[in-house]
Amino acid sequence: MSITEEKATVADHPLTPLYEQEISAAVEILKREHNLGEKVRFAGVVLHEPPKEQVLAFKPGDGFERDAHVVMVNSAEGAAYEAVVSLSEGKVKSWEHIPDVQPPIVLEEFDDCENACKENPEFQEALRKRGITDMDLVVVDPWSAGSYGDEEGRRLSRALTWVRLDPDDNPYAHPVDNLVTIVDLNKMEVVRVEDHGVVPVPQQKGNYTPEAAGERKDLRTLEITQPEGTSFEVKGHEIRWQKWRMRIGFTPREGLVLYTVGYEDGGRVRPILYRASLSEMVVPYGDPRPGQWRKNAFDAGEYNVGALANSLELGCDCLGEIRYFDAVVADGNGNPLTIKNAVCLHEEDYGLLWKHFDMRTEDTEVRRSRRLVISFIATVANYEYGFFWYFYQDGTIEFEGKLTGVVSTGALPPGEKTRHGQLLNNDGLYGPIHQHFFNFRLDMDVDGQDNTVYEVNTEAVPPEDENPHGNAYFAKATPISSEAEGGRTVDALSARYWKVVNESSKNVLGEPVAYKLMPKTNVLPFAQPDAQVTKRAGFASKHFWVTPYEHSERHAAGSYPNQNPGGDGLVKWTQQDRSVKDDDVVIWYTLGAHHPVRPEDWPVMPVQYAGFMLQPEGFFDRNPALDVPRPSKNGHCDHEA
Ligand SMILES: [Cu+2]
Repeated sequence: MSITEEKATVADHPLTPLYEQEISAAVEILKREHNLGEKVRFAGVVLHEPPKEQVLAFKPGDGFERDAHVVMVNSAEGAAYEAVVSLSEGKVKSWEHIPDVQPPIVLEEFDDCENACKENPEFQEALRKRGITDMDLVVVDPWSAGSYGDEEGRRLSRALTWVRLDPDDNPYAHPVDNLVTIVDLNKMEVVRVEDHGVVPVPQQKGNYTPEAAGERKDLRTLEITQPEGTSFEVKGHEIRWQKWRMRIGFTPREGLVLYTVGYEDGGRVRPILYRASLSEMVVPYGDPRPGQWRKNAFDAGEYNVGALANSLELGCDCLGEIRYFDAVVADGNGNPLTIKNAVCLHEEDYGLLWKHFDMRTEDTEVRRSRRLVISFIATVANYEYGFFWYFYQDGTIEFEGKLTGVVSTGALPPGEKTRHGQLLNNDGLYGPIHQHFFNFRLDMDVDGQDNTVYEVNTEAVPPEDENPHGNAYFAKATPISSEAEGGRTVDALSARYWKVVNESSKNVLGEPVAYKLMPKTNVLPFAQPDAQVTKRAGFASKHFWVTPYEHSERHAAGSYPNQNPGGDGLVKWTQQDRSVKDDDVVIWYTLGAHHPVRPEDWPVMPVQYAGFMLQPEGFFDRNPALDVPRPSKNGHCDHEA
């Protein structure tokens, strides 16, 4: 069920995302002051967030300025521009030409690129060689071009092609392998068609509707009901759920943004996190074949993953009593576009929270865990990415990525196999091995802004060193005092984690309070150090980075990763080796999901999970979830079958 409310049009808080009319106003002001013609594409019109101090000092009723940050591509000039528009004053505050960069590929370019290919005689000829003549059934995905020295300042795509056998068919079952079409996205014309030789297009279908796949009949109804309503309250973009307080926002580049996350404790809301979001993504493929080796999409910085969010209006992505939030973005022409129900907010029962059975008195105390779920799902051509944030009653925050959709495919000549991928049927279709790296920017404010990060490793004590029985070990915390010390990798064997400590805020034990970042399964890239993707995705070479807060440092691969030659973002900023001790620190976590494709991933992939957790460590004086009520009797826990 969806709860709707009257649509607000005036921001009630400095972090409220731009409303439709604010996007329109920003674009109108820009067009007027800078004479922007038809040839200008808008690659992002978002709230220009006010300085952190201003936001933190804000009290309801205070006035505040509204600014929009706008990224544009003038496709006639082949130039990128950034502007800040004051909505409060109705004028452009800053206008800057950004040389040698390519803003993200926008949705309009998907269609235009496909059409440009289909109209090109060379492209048509390459398809004809493969027995394909009906252009209506051809699907072209504008894969990002990367940076390989042949771009000459042009805005390019290295587009890849698939074909449907009929209009409702899954095109990814039929890759047109060995065909790469280089398209100039500004001129919308084919630069060249690289045909590396005909591989027969696999003809077996890969459809996944009940009509195609059948349907099991033994599933009985499971209903989630909340007859008393939800336990959360929503006001505008502010969410209150039990002791949790937070705000949400949404940007085309990052998708969901969490702001000012705090937990009520002892009569006050204690800050934990100022801002958390996906900062970048990259998906490098491990297959050297001609159509595959340049596949390494940066889905945030090259494709605006947030702008590709699904409208959850249709279908059953969340179960229970749901509160949806719309996402308002700008389309490529600068028109506001509301993605209805882009963000889903709901509660889930999450099994056991805590329990003890006193075996002597036979008394049991048990509590069930409830978590708050805030999520959105984006479709980037063949793939779906679910971005799920969970808040638990014990102070834990968890991120969980849900990877699903259709794997990116290739075709092998009949009878061949490859060690760089997995055959998906007996018709040459295969899924190349690849990895997904997500980087999260976590602007921590643990009980305030002055924080220090520690790495914690568990060490065994050497036998001669106060370890007479050989059993001794301990968790050793080492401060990270500057950026250069902060580029770290996971180490499961030392049970490594990192914690963000506020040295001046002490718990009941007199120890400084902390939140820790707990890695789960992770991996590093397998691309060689001198491979182009390694240079461009420098952030992925480490799992954990620490920087001092800097407003402009938002995206782990830099502001403009599309066609960027590399060396930007975290790798560049951290070379300054700034101090991060007792400072407003930002931690950046790279989460790698390794994907050797399985036959079971075909034709649509069951969700694979990848995530991490933020957990209180001495932030509270004891278990903060003791006061969760006992499960109610109508929770069916005492019923007999
Ligand atoms: Cu994958």
